[in-house]
Amino acid sequence: MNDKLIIVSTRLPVSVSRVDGKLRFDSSAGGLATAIHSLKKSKDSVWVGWPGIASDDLTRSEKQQITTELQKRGCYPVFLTSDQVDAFYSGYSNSTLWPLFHYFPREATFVDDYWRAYQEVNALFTKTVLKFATRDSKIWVHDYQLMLVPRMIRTAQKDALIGFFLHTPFPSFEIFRLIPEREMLLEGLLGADMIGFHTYDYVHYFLTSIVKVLGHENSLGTIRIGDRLVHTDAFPIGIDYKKFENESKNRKVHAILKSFNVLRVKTKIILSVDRADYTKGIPARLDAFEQFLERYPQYVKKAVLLIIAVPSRGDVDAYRDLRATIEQKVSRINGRFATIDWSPITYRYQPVPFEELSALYRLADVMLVTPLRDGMNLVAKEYVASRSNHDGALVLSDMAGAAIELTDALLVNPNNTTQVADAIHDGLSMTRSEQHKRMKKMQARVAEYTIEKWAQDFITELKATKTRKNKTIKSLTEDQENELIQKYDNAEKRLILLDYDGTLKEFSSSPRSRRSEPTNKLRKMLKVLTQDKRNKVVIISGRKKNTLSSYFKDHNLGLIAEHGGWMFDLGRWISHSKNTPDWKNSIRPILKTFVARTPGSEFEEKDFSFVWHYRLVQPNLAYVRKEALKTKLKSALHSDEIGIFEGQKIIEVKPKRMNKGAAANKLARETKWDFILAIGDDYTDEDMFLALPHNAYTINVGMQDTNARFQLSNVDEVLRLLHAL
Ligand code: GDG
Repeated sequence: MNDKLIIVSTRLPVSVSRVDGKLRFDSSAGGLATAIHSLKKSKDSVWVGWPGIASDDLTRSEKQQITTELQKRGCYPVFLTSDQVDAFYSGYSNSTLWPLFHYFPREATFVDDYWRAYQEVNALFTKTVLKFATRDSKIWVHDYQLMLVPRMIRTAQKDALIGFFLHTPFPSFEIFRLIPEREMLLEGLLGADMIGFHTYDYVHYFLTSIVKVLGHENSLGTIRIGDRLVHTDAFPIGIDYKKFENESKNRKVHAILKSFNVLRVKTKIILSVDRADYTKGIPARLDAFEQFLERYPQYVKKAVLLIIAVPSRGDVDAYRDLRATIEQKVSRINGRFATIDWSPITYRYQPVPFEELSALYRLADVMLVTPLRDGMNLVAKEYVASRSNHDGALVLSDMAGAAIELTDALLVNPNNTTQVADAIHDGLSMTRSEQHKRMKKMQARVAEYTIEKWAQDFITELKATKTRKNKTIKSLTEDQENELIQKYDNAEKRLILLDYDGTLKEFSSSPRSRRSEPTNKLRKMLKVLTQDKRNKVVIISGRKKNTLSSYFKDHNLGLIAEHGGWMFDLGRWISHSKNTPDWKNSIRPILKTFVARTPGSEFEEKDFSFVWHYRLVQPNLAYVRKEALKTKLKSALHSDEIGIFEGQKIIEVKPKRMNKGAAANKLARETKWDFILAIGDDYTDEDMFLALPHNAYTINVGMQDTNARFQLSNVDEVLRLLHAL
């Protein structure tokens, strides 16, 4: 099998730049690159992304050179013009989505051109992916810059296997709803088969936005979109543990450590390493350090803070402002506390080589990781992995995804300056044995779930969605359909039970809508079926008896209304159920109030039940009202015999014993049938499937978990089958 893996991310693991007029290729040995490398069992894998240089600066032959060079390294370029980089990357990605996903709505800008560029570039990425995608490819799209890609690929290739992973937090609904293009972004993601996040909180926030913005509910994290299932789960990213652990053997690292040790004799080292990003909380960290020096003056001249701030996204205003703020604070604190022979803060606004970073991790007595928000934060994990002596203390913000795994760190709220100041002190004064105990526990976790495991885990789960699809979806195969038709042909006594809405007819906006009426084609088909003397065809529905009568008055059909409450037999409607209006009197006012308060909702009273329809209600409101209604109904119903049921965009209150199961059972026992077929789509049809004999052909319409033996995707497929009969 051609098991090709296509990785799609904005940046490639190779970055192209121009130095002295010549193209230069630098590999970044980032964690993701290492992880993906471990997945690349076949040479057939490819990594699609932007090479980091604007295409307006490149000649045609240079582009060719880049493509050739990248292909040697398993990559393929998506070329972007400088305008596209500005509007798509610095613009929509980093000035709209990034601040909102990190709870900085005041930093977010909304510009139409940014959104246009975002769509355009997502389409460009998709086009490049499609060059490589075959039927058996696994496509793995990364991060917030490419949220539209899954759907775009799906549109072009219906059966593609697509995974998406978000490296940032997914914000709570109250933030997500601020995005003008929120619907399109979510729809874009739902093109994937598997959507991964760092933590369960993010999964939960995502699912909440899905139901509130698009109205799609989920079952244990799985969302049903038409005839597809979209899975969501948490996959906390790890690091290349061995790489950091083994650095202790690196001679370069030793040399750096040695030079530092001169300084270390007298001073404790507190380390801070991040991209210079406002989400990382560097100014607040400086305030906390200042307070630490105020509260614990014994550390003046005895401790230093080393700040490594790696320049990032310099063409976005907020980042330029941040640099100025950091530098003012550093200089103020140094000015306030420095002596001739000591300065409290050493500040570097530049990246450091990997060996030096490793040496610093080994050197630091306290690692200060206090982002205001962070999807995961790898620096915290890298520090843990580097402490081969099991000492040192990690002060970690509880706003970082990593806090969920590293519970033995000194966890702090980064906005609580005093708490952070105290935590620095606690870390410095912690006993060795306490440090060892905590560090070993954290090391065990980080060593266990490495970046390789993370990537393999994601891909395994992604592949499993395909198998799960085949398992949960019991699609009626061609052979099974032929067998069904043959059994039907050979049978003398046939019982055919058909649900109506969602089975023979697509749902319409309202139960009263004229569009709910059967089409002429459907009527004709039912007529042909009933004309055959060997058939007993029964429409078994939750609808009112008068509605069914008006829909099928001239037909020789059996009719069951209100899930079995009424049966049309020998030319008249009969009921074996007693109508007990008491409970209805107490429930009616509640439903009326909910209809009044919920624009778009409708309330239907039947002889034996009530239905609250919310198909037309704005999803966000529907979600809130539905939950509130269920709670209210539960407390108002005093009888165990009456149940509250959730169906396709409805809440129904009805006697529990009145269900299609009882009605179907009665019909099945009427005579000795040679062939039974039952088709339905909703929760009420499940009772019918369970009540029928094992050899009955039971068919669910849709993709949900079902007790039926087989499944068809939609109404058209049902009509096609009936036509074949
Ligand atoms: C995003 C999410 C999530 C930093 N300075 C230097 C340097 N680094 C390396 C670190 C680390 C990486 O950069 C930073 O990773 P983080 O996870 O801390 O932060 P983001 O860049 O914001 O990453 C984040 C991550 O994606 C993965 O999903 O954890 O939440 O925001 O590996 O070591 N490396 C070198 N010199 C430096 O000066 N060599």
